Amino acid sequence: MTAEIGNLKRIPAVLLAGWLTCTLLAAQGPEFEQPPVKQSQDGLLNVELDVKCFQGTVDGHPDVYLRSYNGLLTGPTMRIKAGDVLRVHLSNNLSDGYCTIEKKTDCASRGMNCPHGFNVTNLHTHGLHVSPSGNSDNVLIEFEPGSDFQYEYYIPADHPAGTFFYHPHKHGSAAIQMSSGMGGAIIVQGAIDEFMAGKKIQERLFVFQQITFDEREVEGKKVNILEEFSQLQRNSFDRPTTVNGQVTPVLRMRPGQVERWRLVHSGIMEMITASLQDHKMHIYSYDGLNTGRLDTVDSYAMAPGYRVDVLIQAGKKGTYKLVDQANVGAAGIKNQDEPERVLAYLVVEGDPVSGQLPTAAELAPFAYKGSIPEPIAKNRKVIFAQQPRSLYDFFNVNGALFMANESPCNAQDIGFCMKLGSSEEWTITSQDQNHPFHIHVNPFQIIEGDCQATNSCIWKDTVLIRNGQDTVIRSYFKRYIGQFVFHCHILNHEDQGMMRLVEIRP
Ligand SMILES: [Cu+2]
Repeated sequence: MTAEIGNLKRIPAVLLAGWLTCTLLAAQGPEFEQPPVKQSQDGLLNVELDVKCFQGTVDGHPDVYLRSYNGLLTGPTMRIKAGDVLRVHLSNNLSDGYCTIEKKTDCASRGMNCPHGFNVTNLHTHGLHVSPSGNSDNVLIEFEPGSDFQYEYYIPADHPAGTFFYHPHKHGSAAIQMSSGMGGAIIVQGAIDEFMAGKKIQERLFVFQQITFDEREVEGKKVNILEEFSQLQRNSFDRPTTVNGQVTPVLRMRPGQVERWRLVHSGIMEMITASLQDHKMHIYSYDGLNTGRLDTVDSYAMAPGYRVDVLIQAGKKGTYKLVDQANVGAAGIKNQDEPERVLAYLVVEGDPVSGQLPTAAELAPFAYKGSIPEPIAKNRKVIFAQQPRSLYDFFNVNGALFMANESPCNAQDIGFCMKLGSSEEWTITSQDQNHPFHIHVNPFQIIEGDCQATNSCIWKDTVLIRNGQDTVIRSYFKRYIGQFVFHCHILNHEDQGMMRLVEIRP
């Protein structure tokens, strides 16, 4: 019998019921896998990141060639502890192969704020509180194909334990490389991990990516590649959001079992509003910074660059969808509709276990202990906006495109020149669409409602700035001096100028 969806009344009810059950509840996908793990030992972690071609099948498309870390769709997970030294040896081997084909954008007079240098790279440790200078988290350096570099990060002894991540940050090619799959998790382990292990709560990592490519014919061979900037805009919405490089993987838990999930938005262009069918999510950490409490929600909207750590307690036996909920209109990142997508399937099976969620009181000791000492030395405004011109939009901050070479401390009042050991309050707004604001080195507190009075303001390093709405943040510039950046974390906006150099001086 052939069943046509548009003609259901012809199908006997029993068959229809069976067909619907299969269709709705069948978990279709590979068994859930996590990226390979590199674990620090005796205070040191050495990691090799080889930037080279990935070659394989993605979402049913054969002959996909992408820029990658170590030939993987998702880079290895780096697990470190506060006080460790993290050494990352980055080798740029994007010298030849289908993955390195670059169709130049017509740049006219746009200079550095035009997408360019797709095979030139560098590395950013997103959210880590480390030095922005020298061979540490310095995104103002870059590496041509055929070169290599030894990054060295001294993780301070009081570094918070949580979920962070790494990705390329070379101005002009960050979006192309990230949507090519270049991204991976950094997990800083600490007391909360010992607590969770003591409760027999296992963890699971979800690195979400929006991997983009198109079919092209190169010397008579059909290949799927990412060769030009305009492919991002056109295609990222057509591709599935992958989890650790997999399309709709299937994960398994037992009824009653509790797990902690680390969710990382390593995509570039869409909101991921994560929701697990018939289950609550209990959030205990935003952007790697523990709150010391549990926020119980049905869904959580992640902009690019966000991380969130949640506890999940499996319900009764069955198959449940982890979805990226539909976003309608202004809820979507670009003021446009985003359809629902299935991210993964949870199969609850086997004998029940009596798992228990930790209580807020048990989590309280692990809260991030940041502070914003008074007085507030300066109030600043940040405005994200576009000035549409010709073929491309120009993306600016406070009316200006990114400039790499001029110290903000030479620009008098308009420069983002901050004093070490000072606190500032910034009011950030957007005049065209939603833009996620991200700043390197120090996290910030989001000042919302009466959160200061109740001591409940959330700490983050990335926050979605809604079109036409002010977001107020406070930050304390601690420990590190040097030049670094804040920017929109829709990286194709960043590549086109929506970034600003800042400097902290003693
Ligand atoms: Cu933006």
